[in-house]
Amino acid sequence: MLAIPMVLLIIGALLGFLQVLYRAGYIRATSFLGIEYYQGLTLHGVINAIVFTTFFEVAFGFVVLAYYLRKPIASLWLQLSFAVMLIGTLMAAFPMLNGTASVLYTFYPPLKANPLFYMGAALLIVGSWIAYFSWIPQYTAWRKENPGRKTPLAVVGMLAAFTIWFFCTLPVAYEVLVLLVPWSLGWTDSIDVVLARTLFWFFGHPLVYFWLLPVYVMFYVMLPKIAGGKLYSDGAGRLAFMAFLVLSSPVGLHHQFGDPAINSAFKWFHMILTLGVAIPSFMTAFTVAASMEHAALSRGGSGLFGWWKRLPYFDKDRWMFSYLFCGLVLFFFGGITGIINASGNMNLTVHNTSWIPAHFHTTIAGPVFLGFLGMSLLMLCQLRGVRVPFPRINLWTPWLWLIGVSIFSIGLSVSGILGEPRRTNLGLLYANPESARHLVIWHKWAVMGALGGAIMFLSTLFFFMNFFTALFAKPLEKTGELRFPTAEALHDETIPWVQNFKPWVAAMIVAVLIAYVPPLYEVVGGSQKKAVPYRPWSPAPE
Ligand code: HAS
Repeated sequence: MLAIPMVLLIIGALLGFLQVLYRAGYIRATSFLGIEYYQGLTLHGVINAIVFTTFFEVAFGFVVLAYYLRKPIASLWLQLSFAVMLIGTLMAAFPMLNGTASVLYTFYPPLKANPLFYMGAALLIVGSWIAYFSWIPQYTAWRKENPGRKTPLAVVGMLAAFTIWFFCTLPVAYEVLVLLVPWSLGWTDSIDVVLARTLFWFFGHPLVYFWLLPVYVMFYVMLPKIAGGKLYSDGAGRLAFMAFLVLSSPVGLHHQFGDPAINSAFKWFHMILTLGVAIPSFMTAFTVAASMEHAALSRGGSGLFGWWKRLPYFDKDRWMFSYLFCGLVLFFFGGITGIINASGNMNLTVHNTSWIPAHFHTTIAGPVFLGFLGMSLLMLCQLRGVRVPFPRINLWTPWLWLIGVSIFSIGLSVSGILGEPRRTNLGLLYANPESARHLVIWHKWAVMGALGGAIMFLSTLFFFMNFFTALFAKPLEKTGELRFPTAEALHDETIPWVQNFKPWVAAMIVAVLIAYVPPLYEVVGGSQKKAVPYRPWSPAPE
């Protein structure tokens, strides 16, 4: 289940590297290696952000539930979920590869894709729902068998992630099945782009917490143990996961601050709620830092800052620490830039500029990507009973990634503030000295972006070396065994109201209704005209 998205990730990583080459003007063409610019950008976003993450999370979820609830993996459901997701991925891949679905990972209409793309995406989602629904009976059975015991924190985190995912995929399912598929099949001739965009972001922001929460599981449950200490507060972890249920969904309009069809009052309300969704992450920053401090002090560290020196940054037996720690460092900056984005008036400066990819490469390509890569290798090696094939290279992989993303993101952030647009083939115009639109102001930052991108690409190659060698290596043990590093809690508080999902899910539904019914009511009854389709390669409507 991990190998297929990993193979796709090779293509995704290569196409990401090509992006920085286009942006710095090293490629000055509409296509490269037979792949058109927007086709490559679509493949890069869909593979890395949607396909790889969903496959990993389903696999990790099955393993986490089985491991912590001490139940066998529901293998029939696992196979069914995998088969449906795979069919969906292949269906969506076909039009992306033949160039009839170059609509980027946000698939905003009036850009129009081959219907197979939308149907494939829908199947990928349905496959992940199958996994989620197979876990609920396992969880309820465990609760009945263990009355009064706290649900393992890792299970709470994974169930919170998939509950968010289930609810947030409902609006995008409506967008796909009711608006996009009939339109792309030619059954309707125009589409309400504002409604489609609003439904997409209703899904699109909670989606980022679906990506993030499995890594928070690693931060809370595994990192303290790997560092040699304990989780500072179990209650803080539970509260953070439950708070995400309520706060992650009613915020999507912060992606539409620049959308003239949405009322400013609704934007302001979502802005306030967005600042609220940063709170569980702030809590996580403090709890994880306190857990690392506890670990460092137990290893002989001392002083207000001196303890930082005692963490196992370059310990090849605790290599997973480096993956998680480098992710934390990147997320420190991803969080700050996120709060800048969320502040309505500052957003108007950075929206649709290269600042935005800089932000999301320190979030999804920061903690999420590093956590998922590290955990994939850890699970693969343990389950196959093999050692990490190139331990030194593996130890350096996340540090190299950290350096690459930092250089890349500084370049893109500065040029973003200077107005450089995102999602633009700069090599054809602004980064091309032969073009009348050539602009030097962004050049050195774009070159910095390319340098960072090259280092990131090298880091992924190092990772693939280890992953694929481990995949085919001869096992040392007959049967592999999974041993997740699991931290005890230093403060194991019993707080009944963070131990039950039901009130939090109810609060989540109420929050979503309050935040979304008024804007959707206004958008549906709005006077905006419906749009006719465009193809990415033509400025004229079909
Ligand atoms: Fe975001 C756009 C706001 C978090 C992903 N975001 C995006 C896009 C993506 C994305 C993919 O308000 C682009 C979408 C597109 O294609 O158009 N984002 C936020 C806010 C947060 C946030 C307020 N984003 C994420 C996460 C993502 C993600 C997580 C993926 C996983 N984002 C926005 C906004 C936009 C946006 C606007 C729209 C912009 C526009 O105009 O288009 C918050 O959740 C962030 C809270 C995080 C923190 C940080 C806590 C820090 C921790 C690390 C501590 C480190 C330690 C180690 C202890 C408060 C946990 C020591 C550290 C050292 C440095 C030594």
